Amino acid sequence: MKAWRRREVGRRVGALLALLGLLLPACVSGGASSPPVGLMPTPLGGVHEPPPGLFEGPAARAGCEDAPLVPLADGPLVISFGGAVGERYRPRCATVPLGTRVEFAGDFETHPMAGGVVFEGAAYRDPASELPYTKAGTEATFVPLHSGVYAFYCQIHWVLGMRGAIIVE
Ligand SMILES: [Cu+2]
Repeated sequence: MKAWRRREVGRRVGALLALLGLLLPACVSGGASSPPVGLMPTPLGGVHEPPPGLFEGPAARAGCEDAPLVPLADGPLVISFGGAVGERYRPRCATVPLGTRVEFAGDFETHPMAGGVVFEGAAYRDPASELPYTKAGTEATFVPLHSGVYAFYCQIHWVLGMRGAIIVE
């Protein structure tokens, strides 16, 4: 009984895959011949190509438009995450003067960090981001060389809102 059902299900899945096999080449053949940079895996499988202008658009600000200027005497801006802080960055948003040293402190193995943007249910790593892609160790330092917005997210917990941005003036 169970074996029969499994076979039946298997046959249906096989038919579905065969159908997809017929449809997919038709979809792909109209696109670019080589995969574009910035493709990111999505939680449900497959990949998303970033929408045009995503990394320069409003989504790249990660909701940090009105981040207060962090008054720093001469120390670095420390952004903590994981552990007691939880699945988020603290501070999540910060505005700093150009040349400020930024230190990320937390467990990067549990919270691998990428420079990029979360947009409409997908995370897109920005291939041009100057933020260091970090997936090991407990500290990463970064000195922004240009004014602008530096958005980042945790590759595992971005779905839970673990993302942020540094605005450099
Ligand atoms: Cu995380």
